[in-house]
Amino acid sequence: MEEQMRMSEHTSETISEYKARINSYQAGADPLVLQAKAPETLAALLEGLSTEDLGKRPSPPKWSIREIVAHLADDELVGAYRIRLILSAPGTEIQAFDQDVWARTGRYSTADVKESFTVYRTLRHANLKLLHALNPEKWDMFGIHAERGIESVRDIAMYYAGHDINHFLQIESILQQLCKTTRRTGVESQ
Ligand code: NI
Repeated sequence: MEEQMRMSEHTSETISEYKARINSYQAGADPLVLQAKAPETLAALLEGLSTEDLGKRPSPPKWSIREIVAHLADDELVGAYRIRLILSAPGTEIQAFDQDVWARTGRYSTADVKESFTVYRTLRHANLKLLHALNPEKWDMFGIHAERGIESVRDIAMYYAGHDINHFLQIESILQQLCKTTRRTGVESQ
């Protein structure tokens, strides 16, 4: 999630522009189907990359693939908590977090990519299991995000589907710079 916008490649974006862009990626597809496919897509993107490839930043302030995968793992943790929080306390306030601070304190730049990937895939599996079990009434439950306002469980599910794609495109673009084979994922920008 680009909660504070600063690491974003789209630093001129407002919160609402960012939100619209992220949601556009899933383009009407079932967010749960997209979310279920995502770990496999990420695995394909990471296939055969060297330590050097994983650590290469496209430019100094931008994240390397290693950092992006660590971010995806942490973000899945955030989603896991937010969904459960909303279900137990509808209307709850949802704090934003500073992803750059998380990247520093979580030492994303030296994170073990396999571990980050395993955390991401495991939490995604658990979150999807929960989401599939919810009735329509629960999908409508919401919290109030400090920056984005009302966010229902449905909004969050859609958002995460788009958020994956946003970062997969970012990885694709780094792979392109590294002259690695691209279009590993079939992910297409809108
Ligand atoms: Ni993000």
